[in-house]
Amino acid sequence: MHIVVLAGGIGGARFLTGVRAHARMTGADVTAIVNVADDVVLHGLRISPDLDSVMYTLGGGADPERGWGRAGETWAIKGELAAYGAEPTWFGLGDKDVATHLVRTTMLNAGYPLSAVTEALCARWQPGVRLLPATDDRLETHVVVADDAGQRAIHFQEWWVRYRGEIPTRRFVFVGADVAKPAAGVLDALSTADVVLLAPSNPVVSIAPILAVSALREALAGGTAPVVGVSPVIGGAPVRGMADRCLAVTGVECTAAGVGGLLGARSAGGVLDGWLVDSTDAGTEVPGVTVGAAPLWMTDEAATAAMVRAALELV
Ligand code: GDP
Ligand code: FO1
Ligand code: CA
Repeated sequence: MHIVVLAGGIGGARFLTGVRAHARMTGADVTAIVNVADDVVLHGLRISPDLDSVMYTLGGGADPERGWGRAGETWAIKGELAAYGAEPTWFGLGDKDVATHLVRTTMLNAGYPLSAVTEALCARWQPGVRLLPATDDRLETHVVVADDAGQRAIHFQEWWVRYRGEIPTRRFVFVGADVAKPAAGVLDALSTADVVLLAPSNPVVSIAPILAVSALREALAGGTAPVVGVSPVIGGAPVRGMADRCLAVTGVECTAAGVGGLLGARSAGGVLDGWLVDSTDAGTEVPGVTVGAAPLWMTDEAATAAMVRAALELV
């Protein structure tokens, strides 16, 4: 059994702990295809937030409160950069985390693709699942905003971290998506998948940019493996984060039905065969999609593994 999971950062990482637990019980192989459109170069360092959230979480090195970055982090470098007035000061790089970005940047500068760099970083963290970036090419979410300075596009991290999404926002643009190819290993993973799960990640800025890689989306939509999504929205609100803001920008209702409809039925040009919603959202309908309900709070590994089983039983 080969389970392929599309994942963003925190929601993707937590979900993968449940997929890994399930796989350990059943002997399944797991490949995670992770969003890279949050990636940014700051202070000359390439930062891959979603890949790192997944790698640190599965490797036991993540800060559980923040959900991003390292546990037991110190912030000397951040303080020193601020003392130089080195911009941006709104984005904090922890000392331990910086070592990851140094290794990644050095390897990328030496010509290794991000997929190979990720494999090298995972040799340390042993996440227990195969981590693949969605693409080795440049793919970045930019956000078209309109304020007193007029209309302009800013990097997703500036929108998310600096403005917390609280700035008049027109749309998201996945820069590079038109030419980005799936990373090494991605098409192979999809062609050998027995099932594809979409983690309960942010549908607009974590899942959508993965699916914006056209050859990846075509392989998923045209593949033989059933595709089951898990809702990140429970009772009309995201469990954490700003998916509600992102959905509002996209004009999609922040409900399990809204997100399911955004992803759409595979039979109607979308990507879903199955859609798992929280028990409190039972009765949700998405045209052309088999909808199931189960408790979707990822409170611990056992609860998350039970979610995974419910998702697998849907198809
Ligand atoms: P990010 O890249 O770090 O923002 O993380 P993701 O995109 O992978 O996941 C963010 C999404 O995870 C948010 O929209 C949350 O609603 C969702 N999420 C977080 N915890 C839970 C949970 O316990 N259950 C469900 N169903 N969704 C969750
Ligand atoms: N999020 C913040 O809110 N503030 C930060 O200073 C910050 C720094 C940071 C550094 C490395 C990293 O991998 C992630 C970091 N994040 C930070 C999280 C990140 O901006 C977002 O949560 C994700 O990109 C959304 O998925
Ligand atoms: Ca993300």
